[in-house]
Amino acid sequence: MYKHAIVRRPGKSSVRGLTSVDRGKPDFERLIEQHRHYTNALASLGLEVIELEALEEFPDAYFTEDVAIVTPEISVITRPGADSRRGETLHITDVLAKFRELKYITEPGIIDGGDVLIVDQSYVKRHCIVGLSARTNQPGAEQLCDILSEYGYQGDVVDVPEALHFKSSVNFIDSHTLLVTQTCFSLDCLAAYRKLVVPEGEEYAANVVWINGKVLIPDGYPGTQRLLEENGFQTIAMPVSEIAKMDGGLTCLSLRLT
Ligand code: CIR
Repeated sequence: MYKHAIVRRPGKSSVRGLTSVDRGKPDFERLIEQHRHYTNALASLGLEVIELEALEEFPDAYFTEDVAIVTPEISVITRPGADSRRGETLHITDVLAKFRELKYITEPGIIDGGDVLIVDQSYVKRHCIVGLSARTNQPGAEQLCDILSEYGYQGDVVDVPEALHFKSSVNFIDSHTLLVTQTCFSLDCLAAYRKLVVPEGEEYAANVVWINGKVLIPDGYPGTQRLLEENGFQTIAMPVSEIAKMDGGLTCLSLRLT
């Protein structure tokens, strides 16, 4: 069960954040509204939501997931892959230090939390899967796997296929079931897990968050919602159109702590 979530209010500069898609500039007021909707959903699922101040000097800082990897035992502060995001980490350490011992990824490693999928209480094993992407390199992945191996996690490193982050395409929906895109279905390191595949054309909807028995999914993806519901998963659809314009999704908006 998750008990806390750390989110950050988007600043006005958020509309100038990094993006690889050309879906236009987000509407700031709507973005704030969608962010509030998200934090309300977390609170309604029983989490204490810790909302940090906006950081105008870091337009992407509300994607708090990228600056740390949190397990039940430890928080690893990342070294984000994008230059414009590297300084964000200084602003997350104080709050995380209240909950966990901190360790750090160091040069030449780069890693974004969005590339790291952790299973801590799986019936399979304690498992950490790191995707190599434009934001995460081999030294960063190896440093993280080394740190987590001390806590009994098996580390696997894979290439991220055609997406910003690994978790753009693969996420847990319970302790042994993954929601994946077709491209990630056959990854060897996922062989032991049960998998549901998002319908073609709904790849964005693979970015879901499983929280205390419910799956938060982006709205507007009826095929994925039906697939989940038919398989017994309870879903909550969330508006994220403005967040998606900045390459973001539901996982990246929070750090979740057990
Ligand atoms: C970025 O490019 O870094 C942000 N605009 C989006 C980050 C999304 N984070 C994530 O999927 N974990």
